[in-house]
Amino acid sequence: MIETWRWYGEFDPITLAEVAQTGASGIVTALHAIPYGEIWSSEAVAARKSAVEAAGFVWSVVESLPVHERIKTGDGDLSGLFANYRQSMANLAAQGIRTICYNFMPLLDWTRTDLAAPVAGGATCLRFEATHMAAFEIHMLGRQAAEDDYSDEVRVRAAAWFQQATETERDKLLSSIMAGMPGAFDRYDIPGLRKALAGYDGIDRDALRANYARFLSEVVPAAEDLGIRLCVHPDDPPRDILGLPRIVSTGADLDWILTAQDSPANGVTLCSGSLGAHPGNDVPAIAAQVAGRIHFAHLRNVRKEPDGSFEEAAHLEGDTDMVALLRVLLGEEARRRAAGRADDAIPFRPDHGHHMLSDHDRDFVPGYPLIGRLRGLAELRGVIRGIGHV
Ligand code: CS2
Ligand code: MN
Repeated sequence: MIETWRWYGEFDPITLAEVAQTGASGIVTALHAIPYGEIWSSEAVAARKSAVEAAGFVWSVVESLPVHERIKTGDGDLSGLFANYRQSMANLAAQGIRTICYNFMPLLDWTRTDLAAPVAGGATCLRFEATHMAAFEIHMLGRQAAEDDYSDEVRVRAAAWFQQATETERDKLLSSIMAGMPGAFDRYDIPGLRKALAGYDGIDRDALRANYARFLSEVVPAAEDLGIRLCVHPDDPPRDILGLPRIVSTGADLDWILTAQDSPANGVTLCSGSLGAHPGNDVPAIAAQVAGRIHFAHLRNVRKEPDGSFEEAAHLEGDTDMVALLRVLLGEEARRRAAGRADDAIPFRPDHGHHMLSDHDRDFVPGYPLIGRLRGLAELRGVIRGIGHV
């Protein structure tokens, strides 16, 4: 497996010289300043590539080449957006960058209610608290239908939280939920979010799937011609949010996606933390099921709670058996080598990490601190070497 590190370019307070000390050889990055839907020009791709290479790395994976909201809602004439996506892929392929991660989550990217929940010993983690999400949806956003998405117990706690919360606490909740991504990612206030949600009126699960199938049919054949491997990132969290359907959450969803365009260019980013937050998902089993089409892996862990809350656990702790998962991934790599495809090693990154130790002295993109991820990478590296020797 290839050790990689996510780097946010001009939005990342961590320098590539610092990343070099982690021992990772690959960089996962994206052109976050370019608005969604616009072409990644050859010049912009080349500039990022030379910055990465000048620091001694390979640009291993693009994460993400974003899918414009209008493609997800199927709104209007999409031919220009599809053409732009294909052109960005071509510009990347021309410079040898061939693994492209993206996601198909409506409106929000990853969603947490608390970006600094305490973990024993003074570190902090990202947390999703069902009570706070319910308070946000039902009381701050005024989405009555959300009442059906939560248990009575969670609703009672949500009402109580909302009543005693200060303005500052409510603002903090909104900004945690909006933290998603740096750069040109849209962040909304409450009226803006209501308006954006209205754009999804009438888009249920089947409609979103139809729009996703259309996207795949527009870009996968081109990716195949270019030698590009697309790999969808699962929904984080893997459940409907704000009444918006999520269609990349389970093993069955992944099967549907891989069948929609049965091509090696249509693959998966195996994100253990995202998939692992779903009560019904057995992550090593899902990895085994889609192994041949895994082009990229995100390794992290979550600890689930009965009411739907979860927190990000240290990489080898939490509910997913990381050793079992790595056995599946290493087994798949061995099969690829035996089939003469040694070049198809799976790039992985320590996905998120606790903010710990000197991480508290600096600002980072939430979930992407230096020391916490370095701890994760070191632990995963140890497991990988260990499995290789048994
Ligand atoms: C992360 C995201 O939520 C996660 O697991 O990996 O930051 C992810 O990178 C984005 O959804 C884009 O792929
Ligand atoms: Mn991930």
